[in-house]
Amino acid sequence: MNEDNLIEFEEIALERTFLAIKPDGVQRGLVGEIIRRFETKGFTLVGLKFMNVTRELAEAHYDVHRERPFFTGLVEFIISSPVVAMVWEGDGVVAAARKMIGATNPLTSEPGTIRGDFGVSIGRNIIHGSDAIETAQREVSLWFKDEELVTWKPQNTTWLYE
Ligand code: D4T
Repeated sequence: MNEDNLIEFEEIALERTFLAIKPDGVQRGLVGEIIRRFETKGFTLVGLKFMNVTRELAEAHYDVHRERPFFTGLVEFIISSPVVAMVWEGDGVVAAARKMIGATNPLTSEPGTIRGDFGVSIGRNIIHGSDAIETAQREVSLWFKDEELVTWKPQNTTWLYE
């Protein structure tokens, strides 16, 4: 690793995003496949929890949808079975993760996206991803305590970033 590359890398402002593999993704055995996609893309895992979600957390997470007709069913679904909550880091990770996840309705998600490859129903769309940088900040702090996040530098960064 040469000094110039190290300095350039440190000038990149790394973003963090919140992703959650929903109960259907866990039950269908897609956890490894989904984590593999973000790892091989080149993003860095900084937080990971396998957990049951409380009603309070599910309602806070989906607060923006509180008045929508699907809100109750959505909350019941999220608390029905364990989820994998994650924080991933990288240059442009918020928007890139949304692209990798695909459109909300898996029937219209592009092939090659997670929802496009593995889902058929909007109410069973496998994974959540923060939709903007501000949302990501709110969701990371809602789901994770500071001490649950691991700040580290992978050894391959000079081969990922110019
Ligand atoms: P999330 O937030 O889960 O990553 O999904 P999206 O960002 O892609 O989509 P969203 O916020 O509009 O919807 C949140 C969540 O609600 C479910 N949903 C949504 C549903 O069951 N019926 C619906 O009609 C809509 C719009 C799916 C995702």
